[in-house]
Amino acid sequence: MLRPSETDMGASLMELGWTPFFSSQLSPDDRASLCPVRVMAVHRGKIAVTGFIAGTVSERLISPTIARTQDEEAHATVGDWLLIDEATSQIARILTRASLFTRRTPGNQRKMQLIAANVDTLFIVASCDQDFNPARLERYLVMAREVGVTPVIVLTKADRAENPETFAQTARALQPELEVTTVNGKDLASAARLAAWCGPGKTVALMGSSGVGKSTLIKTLTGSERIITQAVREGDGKGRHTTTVREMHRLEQGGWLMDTPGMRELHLSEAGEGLAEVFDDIMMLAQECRFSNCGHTIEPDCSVQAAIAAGGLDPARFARWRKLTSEDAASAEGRNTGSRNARNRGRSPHR
Ligand SMILES: Nc1nc2c(ncn2[C@@H]2O[C@H](COP(=O)(O)OP(=O)(O)OP(=O)(O)O)[C@@H](O)[C@H]2O)c(=O)[nH]1
Ligand SMILES: [Mg+2]
Ligand SMILES: [Zn+2]
Repeated sequence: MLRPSETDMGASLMELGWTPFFSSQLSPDDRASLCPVRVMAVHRGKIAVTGFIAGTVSERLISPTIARTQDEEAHATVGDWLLIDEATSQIARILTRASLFTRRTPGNQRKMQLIAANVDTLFIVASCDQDFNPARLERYLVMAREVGVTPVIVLTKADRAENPETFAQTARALQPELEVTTVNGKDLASAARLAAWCGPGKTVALMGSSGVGKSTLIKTLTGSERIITQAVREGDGKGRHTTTVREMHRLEQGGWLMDTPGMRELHLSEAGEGLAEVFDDIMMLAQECRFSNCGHTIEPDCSVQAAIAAGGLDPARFARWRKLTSEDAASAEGRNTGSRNARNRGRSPHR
């Protein structure tokens, strides 16, 4: 068999999201003996990978187990780039991630769950109805900023709302220059604008509560009949957790949309930088407080309380910041220090 040229390989991998960041991690030995593949879907006990295998772009269902497991993050997740052995399909290595979304596992707060890797843009999906919740949007925003991935707030079901712009305005107020868009996810003309974020080789992950319309958007944009969506519950309008698999779907123009199951809870952990970025107005005010360790409650000369009194800071926003900060601090105390802090961060993948 003829060995394919590096250019052939590079061109087909670029479609899948391959960049110099990943190719620079390959030694000449790796290039000679291993195949780079991307994790397209995570199923129970198996992962679907696509890459340059045996000279062509092909797909394989392989075991997610890694030959030499060092720590909890040696598990592969959707979006990951792996080097696999062509003959055995064994994973030899997970390439360093350009970005990684994790969360504390609900039910076991000490464990981290990998959500998605190597994402370029995060669509934070919410609906223009009773489910709309600024505090929840803020959680996702903090997570995106912490990971170093650009967030876009996508407000679905605009066709059902009397005035979708009011939802958009509330969302825009969460952070300056935040990208916010309203959409009817069932309508291609309306959803098509979102494809601008998802050019060739780019990966967009969709996250948000169950029933907000993540899969609907992907179904509309890809035209795939295979994607399953389901009506929300009659009484409370909550979703039914229809999507259970994390999976990448290809857009005709070349980008990738990553569908994820609706999350019931998103607990923050080690999100200090993300918090500081999303709430930088409060950070700035706090610098002006008389005491550097001001608790912003009854202390004299507290600039935060002064701003609230003067109408410059929304007390509800301040309360949300407090809650997220204390949650983040509690999680830091509850966890063992050490290995967790070595988590690879999107903003500094070369570290
Ligand atoms: N009218 C209208 N209905 C929508 C829109 N987006 C989604 N829906 C409906 O909302 C319901 C839930 O949509 P899904 O796409 O299954 O929601 P999901 O976010 O993927 O939910 P999970 O997979 O459970 O996380 C379906 O009945 C959709 O048809 C929209 O923009 N307008
Ligand atoms: Mg879904
Ligand atoms: Zn203060």
